[in-house]
Amino acid sequence: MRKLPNIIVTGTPGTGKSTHGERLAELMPKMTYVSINEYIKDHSLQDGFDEELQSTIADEDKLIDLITPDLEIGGRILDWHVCDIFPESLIDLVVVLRTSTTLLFDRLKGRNYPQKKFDDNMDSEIMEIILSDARESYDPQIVIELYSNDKDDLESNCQRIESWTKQWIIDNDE
Ligand code: DAT
Repeated sequence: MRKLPNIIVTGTPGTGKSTHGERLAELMPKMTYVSINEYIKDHSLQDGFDEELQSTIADEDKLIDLITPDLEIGGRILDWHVCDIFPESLIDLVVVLRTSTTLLFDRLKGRNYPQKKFDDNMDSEIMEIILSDARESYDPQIVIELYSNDKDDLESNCQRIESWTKQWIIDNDE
């Protein structure tokens, strides 16, 4: 039985996943923040490169094989824009970050993405694609949608997730 929960922090690129993940790791030193983009690089889990989107394609099967033992231990905060591939039985909370389209527009403009990647990401946020993916892939009761527009949102979201984690630990203490 896991002593610590596994949490996915997902959302369209630019919504604040890594900012939240790093803050959560500060608030909860027992939890380990895992940027899946970095994990893919560190473990050579690339399966090609999409020239049009200027994005690495991940070998998702290898990723799941490699990360599952860590998830079985628990205490992972996973940051990735893809949320629907992790084993449902090992995920306790899915946080879907949302950002207003005007703010996201400015954040993504700063990244110099190719136009198609920029447009795809804006469309994804407007059409709530990641929220739908999360609700289809996990029990909707463990999926929460949180706004990440400003620093107050960041702080209140992280405090809420910290409180949820403390309660999970109490509820799952044998
Ligand atoms: P992601 O990891 O989802 O791609 P990020 O954490 O890199 O996003 O954030 C993108 C930019 O937006 C970065 O400059 C930090 C800023 N940002 C994100 N969430 C924020 C928030 N709630 N308040 C203020 N700035 C935020």
